[in-house]
Amino acid sequence: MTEITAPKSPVTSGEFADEIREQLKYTQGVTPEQATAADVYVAAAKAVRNHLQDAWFTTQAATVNGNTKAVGYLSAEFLMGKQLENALLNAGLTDQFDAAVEALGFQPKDIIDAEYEPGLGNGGLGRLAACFIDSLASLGVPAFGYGIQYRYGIFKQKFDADGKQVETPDYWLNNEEPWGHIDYNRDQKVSFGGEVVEENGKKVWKPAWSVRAVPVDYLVPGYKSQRVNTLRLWTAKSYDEFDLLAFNRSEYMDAVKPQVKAENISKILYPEDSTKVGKELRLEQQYFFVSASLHDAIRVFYPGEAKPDLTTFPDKITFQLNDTHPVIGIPELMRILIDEYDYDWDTAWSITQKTFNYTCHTLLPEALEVWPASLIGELLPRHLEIIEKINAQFEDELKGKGIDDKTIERMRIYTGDAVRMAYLATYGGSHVNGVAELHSQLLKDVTLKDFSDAYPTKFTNVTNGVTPRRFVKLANPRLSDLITEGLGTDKWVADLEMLQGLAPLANDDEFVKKFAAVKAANKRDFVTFAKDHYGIDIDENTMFNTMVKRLHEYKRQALKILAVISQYAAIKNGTASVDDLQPRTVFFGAKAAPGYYLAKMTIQLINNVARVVNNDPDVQGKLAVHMLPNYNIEMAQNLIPATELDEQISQAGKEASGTGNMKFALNGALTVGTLDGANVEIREKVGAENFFLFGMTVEEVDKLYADGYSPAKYYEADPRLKQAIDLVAGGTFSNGDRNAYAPLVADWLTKDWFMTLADFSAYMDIQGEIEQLYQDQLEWNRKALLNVANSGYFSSDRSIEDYLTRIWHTGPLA
Ligand code: GLS
Repeated sequence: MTEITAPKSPVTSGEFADEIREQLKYTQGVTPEQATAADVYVAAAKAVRNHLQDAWFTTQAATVNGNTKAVGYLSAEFLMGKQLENALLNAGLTDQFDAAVEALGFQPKDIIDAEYEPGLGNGGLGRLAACFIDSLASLGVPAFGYGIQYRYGIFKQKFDADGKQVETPDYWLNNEEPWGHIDYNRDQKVSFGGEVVEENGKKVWKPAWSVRAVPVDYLVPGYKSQRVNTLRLWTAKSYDEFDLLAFNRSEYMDAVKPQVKAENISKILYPEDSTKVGKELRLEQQYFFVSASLHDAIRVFYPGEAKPDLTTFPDKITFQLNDTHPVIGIPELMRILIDEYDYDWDTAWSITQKTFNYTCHTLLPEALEVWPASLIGELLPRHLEIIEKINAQFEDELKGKGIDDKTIERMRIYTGDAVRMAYLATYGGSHVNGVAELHSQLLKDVTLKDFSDAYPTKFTNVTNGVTPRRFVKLANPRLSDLITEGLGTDKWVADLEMLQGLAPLANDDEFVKKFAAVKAANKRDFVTFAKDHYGIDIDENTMFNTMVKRLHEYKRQALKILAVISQYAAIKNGTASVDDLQPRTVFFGAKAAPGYYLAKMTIQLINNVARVVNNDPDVQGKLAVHMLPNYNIEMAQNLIPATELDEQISQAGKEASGTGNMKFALNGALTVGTLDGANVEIREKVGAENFFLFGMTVEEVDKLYADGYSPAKYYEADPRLKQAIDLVAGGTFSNGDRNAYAPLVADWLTKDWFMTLADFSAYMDIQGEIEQLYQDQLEWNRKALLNVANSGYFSSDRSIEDYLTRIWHTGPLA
């Protein structure tokens, strides 16, 4: 861990209040008396940004001139969350801000809340990228996040009267956005289409159309590191915005056509997570940001040089490919080196391979992107040629290793019809990593087995992590204060393994009671939050049991809702031993991809179970269910600290890692989970006795598939399951309509690809243990505290340290 210096206290609160007033006056054009919370938010954001500006300049200069290799994190998604509070924390201005806005007659919380959350990511993958750039800056490692500034982020989720998900656009840029600095003078040209011709024995790409990539820079301040890195998000503009001739012919729509075509590229984030979307526009987006970013890096590191020595490029910056989305960067760098800078193939290949590394974030084969060769040929004809040549070289290399033809055939990057981006990334980069131990092992054993056999040293693991700044310090101030009290220092915020020092305090009943009081207070806060935001009433004296994540069959929200239905039926029938029953409030939060039929139907079912359960006087005070709309970072920051029991119940071998699981453990929730993804490591760290494990292992799942899985058998065998499914099929949650959930029920009984039914009995059985432990609040909280104490490993600072030593081979600026 690098030595972290304390931030200078840059201003007094009085001075900071003056800076906010100045922003109100000169950039907002309002007097302090006229200012609304939204005005003060923008003014404060600009004021804090000004404070970061000098550190940003010095970090940039050190990055370019320093002797430390930088990191380029290429990611189609950065799910940043609200910025102001985090920027204040990292700039060391939180106290000044609080006092300043109070002096202006506002509550700090109202100003923080006035920020509109940018949603430039779908879920775990995008949030991981945001955590990583926070950690890079906090560790003082020079880094650039490179991505797209989508005009519309992830859709806003609403529910209609039938409980169905309705997607509405996310107009996040319709209000003033004070963080991004648009830099028209550092634009890049990105071209598409056309043809490749030979000129003087050289291949020359003659593109058909181009767009202007304009960078929007976001400052990424490190926590107490005095370093401010850059998140550079590209926005697409047209070179010929307006066709005046068409306009003069009164063809008004035609006049803006070029603009629309160009700007479409950065218009919208694809609302897909872990699924493949084969869309032309998506490939355009990928190439757009990757091409602009690579050119930008050359501009940054070789300023003004017409003939830079790009053999040194891999010593200047190492690029991490966040999943397959930026993998077109490999042929693009080859093209830049060969076509634009006249390097020969072998030199270009050596530079390229040294420059890139690839992180795989999935185990679902359908989520590994495969592009039709025809599409690449049309959009990027020169790249298709390069990919063919890479593939030929690859096949030769494999032959040279004595690998048989059948295996080579399986491994082909370019099949003639298609290009497999994960294979291109694996061959074209130096390292490949999975995101949790189990995941990395399965990549080697299954998904990329042939590659791991051929290139065993390329493969490594870096277990994911989450930033303690946002997800403990900001999200859970009460727990943070208690941790600081317990440890006698707040240094843990930058060195999370220090949490281990809390473990002995789990034997101190007084400390455990304080910990319990923190949770109780957080629950009360969430009751208020839920009333304000969703208009719902929650009983704070119930167990808060949460399942928040994207809606996917493999994550098995269906398992949870079937268990809830079963519990509901048991209470109604009097078969539950009600005396032992711990009243529970079950929270769900999940967005489904708009085209994902069964996922959307599952949301509808959850909403309707909630409607029935919450309106049934027989279960009042015993069970309540809420499907909270529009799960996002803000909700996570409020709900996770209030949660007592967290659900991580995916089918073993399907969740690459999960990061929500880490956030919950760090905030003192106990987990009920399968041996999947990072759950395995969380359980190892916090202790098996402090984790509710259930369900089949990867091996058992594989065996059951191999033996022939028949879900109906499980339906017949467990009366609780049969009853729950029968209630769904019989119309209990659809006003008597037996057809409403027929496709879902049919899927459960005949396919059930992710074996929800096979794990149901084990899941119900573990509930008994959960109920029993919850009755002993001291014991429960002791275990919860041990979860906090032993989860320091899951800091994204540790993940970044692992990337630095295992993959990037670089470190902090001096
Ligand atoms: C994901 C995985 O599904 C998660 O398990 C993982 O935690 C995350 C970050 O590594 O990446 N892959 C994906 O496409 N979306 C994800 O959240």
